[in-house]
Amino acid sequence: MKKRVFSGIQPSGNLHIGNYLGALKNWVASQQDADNVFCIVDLHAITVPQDPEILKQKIREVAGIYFAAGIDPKQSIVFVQSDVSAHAELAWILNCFTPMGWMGRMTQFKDKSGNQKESVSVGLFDYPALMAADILLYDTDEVPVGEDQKQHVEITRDIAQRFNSIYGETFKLPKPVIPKSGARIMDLIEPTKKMSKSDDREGRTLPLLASTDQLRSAIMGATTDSQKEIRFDASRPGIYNLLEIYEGVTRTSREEIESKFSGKGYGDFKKDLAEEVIAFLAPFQKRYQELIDNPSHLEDLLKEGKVRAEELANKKLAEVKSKVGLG
Ligand code: ATP
Ligand code: LTN
Repeated sequence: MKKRVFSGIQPSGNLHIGNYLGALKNWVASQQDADNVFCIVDLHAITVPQDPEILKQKIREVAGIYFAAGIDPKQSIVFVQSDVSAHAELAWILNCFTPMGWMGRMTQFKDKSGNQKESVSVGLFDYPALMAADILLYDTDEVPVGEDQKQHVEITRDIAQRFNSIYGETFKLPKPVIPKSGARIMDLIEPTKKMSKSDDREGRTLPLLASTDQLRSAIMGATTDSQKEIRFDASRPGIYNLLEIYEGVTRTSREEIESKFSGKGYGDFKKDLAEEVIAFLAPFQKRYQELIDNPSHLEDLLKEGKVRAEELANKKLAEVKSKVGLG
């Protein structure tokens, strides 16, 4: 039996090179040897305010990006979270088995709510219970995510273990799989902060659908430091981040990259990086455009994904409801 892999991305903001290197790239790579389920997590997106028209459009955009990146709908299940109601139902049940204290320790909530803890939604606080439902419905073995999501996969394990200890073996315990490189691509202007699609002010991220001018200008304007050497030195976050992006898009080893740029200046390196990123994204953007230009085909793919996901999810939900004594 192949291992089951589950992951998801929120349809909000503009997907960027960090989402590709930290998530999509590994999803595509795992397709041969895993049973994959990839979700567009729209219920997670509404934990913060969204414009309905834009949300609808973003759901299609993310689906297009999944397929353009190389997710094959024949091999993998791709679906929209709100199309499968078992996610919301299981999330509610899991809520009732999750201590407030566990949720209170989630660093993403602390970061995202900042000093507005009283006014952000309960959904934002409760977000990990929905993520646990996503993962546990499919007997997931592995969850490939960027570093920022590790804690959410760990709480999923804790919730699953707690449920299993009360009702007997029900949920498989998933493990997070964090890529060695590209797990945490940083903001181009403030390289001590993660590149984030909810903060994509001009020049901070490299959006996957950006124009060549936008990509060039963001890379040329990226913050570096006053040193010269082009080396993978984690204590120099700006240049280290650009080198990680170079490594990710060219699939060249660190040694080769360092030797290629030895004696060269930051300007030369940035120019090269911009051209590599542009060349890397060109075929991807072409495939994306073809998909988006054929909306009924995209709808069909998502409908097929919904049917396949529902079959698995409803079975697990029925087992849980029966164990808890519901219905
Ligand atoms: P937001 O700013 O809205 O939280 P995000 O850019 O963090 O968005 P998510 O939807 O939270 O994007 O994440 C999608 C996937 O991309 C997750 O697996 C996440 O770990 C990964 N990811 C997000 N940002 C980065 C990053 N800067 N570097 C590497 N991986 C990332
Ligand atoms: N919380 C994740 C998105 C997400 C997810 C999931 C990832 C929702 N459900 C299940 C992996 C598995 C994020 O914001 N990146």
